Amino acid sequence: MSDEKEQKAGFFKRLFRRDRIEEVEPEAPAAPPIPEPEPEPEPEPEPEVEVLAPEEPEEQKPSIFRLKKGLVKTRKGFLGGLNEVLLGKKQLDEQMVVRLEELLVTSDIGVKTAYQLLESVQDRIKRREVHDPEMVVHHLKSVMKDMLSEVEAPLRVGYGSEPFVVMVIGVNGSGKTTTIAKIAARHKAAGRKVLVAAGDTFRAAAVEQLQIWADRVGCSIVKGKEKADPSSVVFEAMDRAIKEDFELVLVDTAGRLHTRVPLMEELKKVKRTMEKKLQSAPQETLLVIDSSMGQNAILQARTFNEAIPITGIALTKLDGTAKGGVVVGMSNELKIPIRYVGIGEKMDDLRDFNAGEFVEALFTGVDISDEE
Ligand SMILES: Nc1nc2c(ncn2[C@@H]2O[C@H](COP(=O)(O)OP(=O)(O)OP(=O)(O)O)[C@@H](O)[C@H]2O)c(=O)[nH]1
Ligand SMILES: [Mg+2]
Repeated sequence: MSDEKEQKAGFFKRLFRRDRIEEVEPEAPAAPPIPEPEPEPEPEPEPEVEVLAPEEPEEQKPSIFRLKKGLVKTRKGFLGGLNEVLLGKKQLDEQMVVRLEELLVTSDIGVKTAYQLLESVQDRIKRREVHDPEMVVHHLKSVMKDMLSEVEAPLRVGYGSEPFVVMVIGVNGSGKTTTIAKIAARHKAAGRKVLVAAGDTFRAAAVEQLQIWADRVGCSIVKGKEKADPSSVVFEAMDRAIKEDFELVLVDTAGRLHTRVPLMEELKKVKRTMEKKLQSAPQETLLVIDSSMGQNAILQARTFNEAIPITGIALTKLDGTAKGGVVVGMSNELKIPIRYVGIGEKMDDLRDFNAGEFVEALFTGVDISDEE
């Protein structure tokens, strides 16, 4: 192997190793063997040291660790391809750029964003600022991060004198009810007064499902009768929230296809009901999208947004899908804040969306050849 090749292989190996090391990080490193203590008749007094509180990142570490795990399939698909195109190559050639184009265009990033990325790479190559595969990877990372940073805006719930109302919408099975439970759990844990409203009156099981979550989270719930008008449930929930000083109200709605006009009209009515009770409500209209929909997720978001202006997106089921690249396309095309990413079915499987973390999780371990 030439020196340069060896260096490159070393670079990818190091990236890979970093990933493996972080995956075992939650366990404390093995402590060095403790030498037998010397018998000391008078133990020395403990020196007075100021004990500093552990740094914040304690919480962040498991977060990126879990995100990395969640993105394994996406990484395999996209970066596996990237490795095939670029790894072990000394210099860029035309064929490589053509293969890169194929890879980007067929990935879930979406054609428009794929060409933007490609043009940016080609431009750098022309200007001789990028001239080897490693630089291509770095450049792609940096452009993706810029794209994602534009939509990095975690939901900040304002705890004021009025309840902060989040209306949660999306197609069937996208993860609305689960996401509501996850958000409720967070705020409940922070000591807030949380109310959930079972606005999905379409299925009896939907109300039951929300009730189970509310019990688990320990928050209050307002539910109507089966097949009741969702607006009436929302009216009651708003009334109670105002009277009883709830700080956060999460409104569940029935899943609906974005193409069904009467159902979209129903959502608008629910929204008007909220506004009537509280002018500023809903402060957030959160669209929940299943990321395994791939490109269809972008279409869904666009159509929902045309009917009811969306103020934030939660992308669920990033674990278990190879289509996580859609997050990049969606950010770049719609510029709607991505509030959360869902990485599992459990209560704490929700993360604030963070561009840097996401790109890092997507690219870490470029050489994924022996990853599970
Ligand atoms: N793996 C994974 N599963 C998820 C995630 N979010 C939700 N789910 C699962 O997706 C399924 C549907 O979730 P729900 O919360 O019921 O979806 P919904 O949008 O309320 O569905 P409808 O009420 O039928 O419209 C459930 O089995 C959830 O456990 C996630 O981030 N990861
Ligand atoms: Mg539901």
